[in-house]
Parts: sequence; C-alpha cells; structure tokens
Amino acid sequence: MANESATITVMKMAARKASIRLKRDYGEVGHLLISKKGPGDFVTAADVRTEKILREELGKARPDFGFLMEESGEIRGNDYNRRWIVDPIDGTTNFIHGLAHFSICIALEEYGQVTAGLIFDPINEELFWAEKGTGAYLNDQRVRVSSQQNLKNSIFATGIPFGNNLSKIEQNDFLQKMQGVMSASAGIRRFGSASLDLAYVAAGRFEGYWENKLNLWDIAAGILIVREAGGIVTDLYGKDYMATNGSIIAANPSLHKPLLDLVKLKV
Ligand code: 2AM
Ligand code: CA
Repeated sequence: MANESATITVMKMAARKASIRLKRDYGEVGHLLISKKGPGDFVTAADVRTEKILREELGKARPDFGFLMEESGEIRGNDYNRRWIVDPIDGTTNFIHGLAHFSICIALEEYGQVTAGLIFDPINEELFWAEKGTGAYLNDQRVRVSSQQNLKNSIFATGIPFGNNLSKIEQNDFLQKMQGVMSASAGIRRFGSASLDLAYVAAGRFEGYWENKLNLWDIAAGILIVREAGGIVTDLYGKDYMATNGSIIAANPSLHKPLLDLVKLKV
C-alpha cells in the first residue's frame, strides 16, 4: 500500500467527486449520439461543470493556490509559486463519440516543478498517480515502465493529427515517421487521450508514446507519473521543453532513444 501525502489525498478526493457527475453525463451521451443536434454542446457543458467541481474542491483544500485550467485558463492565487494544472476531460473527442476512454487530470506545480500528478479513468476505475520521489501507482499498486528492449516486440501509442492542426508538410512528415515506427515495431495505437497514453507507458502497457501540439494540462501529470515509473520523457527534439513546445515522447529507458531516432523533429 502506498504512503501518500495530504496533497495527493486532496487530489484524489476532488477527482472522485468530479467523476460522479461526469460518469452520469457520459451515460447521457449515448442517447444524444443519435439525436439530430448531437452531443457537442452537452459535452461542453459537462466539461465546464467538471472543471468547476475540481476548482471548488481543490480551492477549498488549498485556498491560496492558483490554477491553470483547460476551460478557465490561468487563475492567479495568493501563492504565486503553486498552482493546480487541470484538464477536466482529456479525450474529449472520445467522450463526444461515446468511446469510454477519457480521464480527469490534475497536477500540482510548485516553483515551476510538477510535484504531484493524477490521471483518473472513471469508467475503468483506474487512478494513476505519483508524487515526486516516491514512485508511480495505479490505484494502490506500484507501477513500472515495461522492460522490453526490442523495438520489434514493442507497441507504441501516438496522436494522429486531425483536421487542420498541422500543415500539409507537417502531415507528410508525421506519416513518414509513422511508417518508420510501423515497420520497426509490433504496432501503433491511437487511443485519443494523451494523459492515458502516458499513464499506460508508466504501467508498462505501451513501450512508448509520442505526440505533438499538446497543451500543458494534457501532459503535466503524465510526465511525472512516467518518470516516477522509471521511464524517460523528453520533447520531440530530445530536450526538456515539453511545456513550451507541446511535443512529447515517453518510453522505457531502453527504447526512448530508438523511438526518438524514428520520430525526432528537426526544426
Ligand atoms: P483533449 O481531449 O483535452 O482536447 C488527442 O490526440 C489528445 O490531444 C487528447 O489528449 C486531447 O486533449 C489533445 N488535444 C490537445 N489539443 C487539442 C485540440 N485542440 N483538439 C483536440 N485534441 C487536443
Ligand atoms: Ca486534454
């Protein structure tokens, strides 16, 4: 059983409270899928409501901390050095389509460093969490990255660009990189939630994961959880600027470099 701080207890309670309504809302999406209007507006409301519950719960427990939240943006607290980084639904597109693969993400950043992270998949009741220096956990069990050393036996997750969020040149570059990984590995998965992709790397389910154009709230908790599970996380240039350039690669220590060699960004 893990020894956890008061902070992580606060985070877990907030996530569990927010998840009760969120699960009910997810149940509604099923009905709305076949309605003319579709579930889009309803899901936006669910997103905002979940964020509000998280803000209230975290704010009650730590009144001075600030927030960076997907829906509300930056909210300064009295304590300038501590803030919660929150994504109320990571995997919103899955949620909208009635696909049961999304999470609530909470990270605590202190003096610019994430010191605690939580990723909660409320449908599967999987709560991934870590605190700096004390390891990574799935519910009450310690998790570690996979020990696989060969690319050819490995599966990797990624996020395939959608709509026009990449230029044609970037799209082609991505396709070329996918081709490299698909030839070298046992396969690629695209599950649609950056946080759960990172959580699954931490739990050894995926050997690695890479994606570009993400926001800090998608990855803040996951970076800590993967590192505490013994994995390596960098940006797609092999550096530590995930928060500023929004690119990320996470893998077990044996496969981080081989995967990076296949998917590295040049410019
Ligand atoms: P979201 O569900 O919170 O939007 C899917 O590839 C991953 O990309 C998800 O974790 C998703 O988070 C994230 N993402 C970041 N920016 C996005 C955007 N503008 N539209 C859709 N997904 C986005
Ligand atoms: Ca997200």
